[in-house]
Amino acid sequence: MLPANTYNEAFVNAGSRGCGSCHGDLGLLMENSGLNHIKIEGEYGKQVTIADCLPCHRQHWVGAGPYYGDMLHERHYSSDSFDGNCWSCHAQDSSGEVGEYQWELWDEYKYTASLGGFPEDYFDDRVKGWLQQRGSSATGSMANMSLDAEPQLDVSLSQDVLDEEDVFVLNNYGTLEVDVTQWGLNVTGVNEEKTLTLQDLQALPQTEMTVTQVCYTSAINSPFAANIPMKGVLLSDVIEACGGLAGGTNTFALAGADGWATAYIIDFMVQNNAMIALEYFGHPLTADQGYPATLVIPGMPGAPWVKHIVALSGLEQPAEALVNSYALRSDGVTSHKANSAWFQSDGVTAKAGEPLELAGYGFAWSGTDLIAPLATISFSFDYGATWHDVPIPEGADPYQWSTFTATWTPQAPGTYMAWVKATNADGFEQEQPSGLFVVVEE
Ligand SMILES: Nc1nc2c(c(=O)[nH]1)N[C@H]1C(S)=C(S)[C@@H](COP(=O)(O)O)O[C@H]1N2
Ligand SMILES: [Mo]
Repeated sequence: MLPANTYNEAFVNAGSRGCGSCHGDLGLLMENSGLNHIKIEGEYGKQVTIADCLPCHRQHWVGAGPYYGDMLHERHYSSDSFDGNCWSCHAQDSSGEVGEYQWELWDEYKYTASLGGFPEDYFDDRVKGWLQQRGSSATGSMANMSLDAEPQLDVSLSQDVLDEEDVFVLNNYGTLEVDVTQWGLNVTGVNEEKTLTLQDLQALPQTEMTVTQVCYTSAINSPFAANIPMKGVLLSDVIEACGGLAGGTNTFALAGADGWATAYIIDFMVQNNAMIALEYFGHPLTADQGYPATLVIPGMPGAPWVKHIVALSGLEQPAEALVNSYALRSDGVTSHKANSAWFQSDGVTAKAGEPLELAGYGFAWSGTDLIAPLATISFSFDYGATWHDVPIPEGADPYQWSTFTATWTPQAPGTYMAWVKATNADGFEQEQPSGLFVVVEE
């Protein structure tokens, strides 16, 4: 994607580094690997990249899998077809101190201003001016990245549903085919404990809503998000149909037929319109969607939504113990409470003077608390020196993502880094912007 200058070819060796230089879609790679990996499918034409692996495998932790560095180093060194070296996958981003070498993934480094030869702090006007004077770059970056500080940008927002064929699938235990004649939803901790059949649920009041689902471990620039129209029975209606909560019951332990389990405070779920969904996109759920019923908690990421739900088991618990009782941690690993992404994978080309449409979405969520709604989606074409902020209109549904179409008309040819980031109403920004290389031709 970078201009063919000496710096990029001889020093950076761009194009021969990172997962994409040897592999295609890493989701497919995992599926064909023979490993018993969870089923993941990224969608809308966007490839699954190493960024999607990182939330679970950046380190050893109980909720996910082994540290990918341990596995991938060994896998590559034991491979007959890998003839690269450390720098095939990594970049060094030193602070300029001798010995202060920071190993980074090339696939993350390539989106930063450091690619131009300087750590971000040094990427200032003096350095840019010096480079411009020496003619090594028109833009002040040794990688010859072009900057657009005053982008001609027109952004429109909406809250469209995603095409169903583009919805991601994430099964932690593989696809489960449920025999509905054997299936029932067992409700306890209520005045009339019972097991509801699918017909029982269909006979209760049906409610329709549209809710964004995003995998808890969704990465920056991840394809694991979808806005889904659904229909089913509100949890409050299920409780009412069971004669109300028995005294003391404040929590439901939720169990899926495949063993997936979480627990949530009932007030929290009811306030957020939790629903036993029986239909997505106007039809009964498919096996991958959780047939015959999925418990949906609007405002919460995907993991607490329980597909193939078979039990709402009432518990009396101290409130603070069970806000978030599943195994995922809420620190570090999955702390980005706002996120946005491009639909495209890297490799977009455009023509100078002609409008280019960049599409993506923004959403905001929290793993442990009520959601702070998405407030702003911001764009930058000069590594964040200037941001173009687009506020989410008042009245937008906080349980649904906002999709954007950003129409950018680049004025001059060159290679640009488009950045987008989301900020929620608490001012919480996503951890790092989502980046996209755009090559603008004459
Ligand atoms: N029964 C069951 N429910 C589940 C899961 C699962 O593996 N089994 N995965 C969870 C996770 S981690 C996510 S992100 C969403 C994914 O839902 P989808 O496949 O419909 O997109 O389902 C959640 N509910
Ligand atoms: Mo997930």
